[in-house]
Amino acid sequence: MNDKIAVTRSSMPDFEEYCREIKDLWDSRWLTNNGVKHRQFEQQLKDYLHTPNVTLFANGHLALEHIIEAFEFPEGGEVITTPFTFASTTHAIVRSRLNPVFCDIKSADYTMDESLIEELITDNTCAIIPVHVYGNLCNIEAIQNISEKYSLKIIYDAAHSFGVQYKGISTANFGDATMFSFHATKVFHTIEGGAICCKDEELAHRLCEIKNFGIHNPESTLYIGGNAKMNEFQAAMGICNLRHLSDEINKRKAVTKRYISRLSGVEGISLCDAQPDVQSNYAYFPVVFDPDKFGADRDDVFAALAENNIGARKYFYPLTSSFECYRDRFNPNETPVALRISQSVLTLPLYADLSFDDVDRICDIILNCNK
Ligand code: T4K
Repeated sequence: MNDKIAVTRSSMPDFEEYCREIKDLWDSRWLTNNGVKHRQFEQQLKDYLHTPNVTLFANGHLALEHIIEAFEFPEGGEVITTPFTFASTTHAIVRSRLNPVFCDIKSADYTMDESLIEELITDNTCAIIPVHVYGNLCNIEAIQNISEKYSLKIIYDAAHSFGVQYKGISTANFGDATMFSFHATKVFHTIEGGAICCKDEELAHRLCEIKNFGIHNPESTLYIGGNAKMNEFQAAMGICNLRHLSDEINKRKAVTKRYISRLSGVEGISLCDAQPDVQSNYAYFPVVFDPDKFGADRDDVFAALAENNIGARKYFYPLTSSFECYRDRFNPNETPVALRISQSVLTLPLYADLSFDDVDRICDIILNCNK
C-alpha cells in the first residue's frame, strides 16, 4: 500500500531557519502580547500586501468574529453570505447574534452570485460577507457597487486567498475589511493564525483593543473584549514562511497545471477556469463530477481514492445551511446551485511537493472510475 496522500500537507521552513528565528524570543522570554516578532511580522505583511492596517489573530475564525464585533452591528441584523463555505463563516455570524441570509453561488467559480444579492436586501441587512472560496475571487466591483448603493459593510472571508491579486492589487484591499486564515493547511501559514486588513485606522485600533480584553491602557478598559492574540512563535513561523511564499505558489502552480493537463476536456468533469485579471495562489483543486456524463458520481470517486489511501476531501459538503446545529432554521433548496455543487465537488490533494507521479496516479484512479 502506498503512503497516505492527504488533501494537503503543511509547508515547513527549514528547522534551523525556524530555530534561528525564535532564538531571540527564547532568550528574552517575551512570548506573546505584541512582542518583537509580532510587530515585525505585522509590518512585513503590510509591505507584502500593500495595505495600511494589519491586525494579527490567534486564528482566522477569531479574526472573523472580532471584526464583526468591531463593526457593532445591531443585534438580529441580517448578513448576506454564502452557504458554500467552511463552518467558520456561518458560525461567526450566528455567534455574533446576527442572522445569515444565504445567497446562491455561480457554477463557474463557486463564489456568491452577485446578481442575486439585491433581492435579498431588507431594512435589517447590515453587511455582506462573501467568501473568496478556494481562492477564487468574488465579483469585487459588483459587490462594491451594491454596498455603496445600500450603505452596507462588506467583510471578505479571504481565508483561502492570501497571495491572490486582482489587477495587481492584493485581496487585502477590497471591501471594508478582509480576513485571512494562516492555518497550517493554508498556502501561507503561522501554524494557527489569522489577520484582518482594513483601511479605516480607527476600526483597526478598536480591533486591536477588542482582541486584547478591550484594554485601552493599564487603567482604562473600553470594550468587553476577549483574548485572540497571535503569539510570538506563530509570528516567527509567519516570518519564515513569508520568505518562501513565492516558491510555494510556483510549485503549487506546476502541480495544478499537471492536474489540468490530465483532467480538462474529460466528459462529465468540470474544473474552475482561470479568472481574468486574477493572479492565483493555487490553494485548492476542486473538481465537479456530473454522474450522467462521467459515469460515476463524486462519492464513487471519493471511495476509489480512499481505497488507494488518497484523502481527497468534500470541501464544502454539506452546505453550512444544512448543518444539524441549524436544523429547521434554513432551507438549502433556496440555493440550488450551491446544493448541487456541494453534492458533486471533490477537492483533490494539492501541496507544493506533491510529485507529478502522484498527480498522475490520482488522475488514473479518477479516470478509471467511469469504466
Ligand atoms: N473561513 C473559511 C472559508 C475557511 O475555510 C476557514 C478554515 C476559516 C474561515 C477559519 O480559519 P481558521 O480559524 O481555521 O484559521 C481545515 C482547516 O482546519 C481550516 O483552517 C480550513 N478553513 C478548512 C477548509 O480546512 P479540516 O477539519 O478539514 O482539517 P484537517 O485537520 O482534516 O486537515 C486536512 C489535511 O491537512 C490533513 O488531512 C493533513 C493536512 N494537515 C492538517 C493539519 C492540521 C497538515 O498537513 N498539517 C496540519 O497541521 O479543516
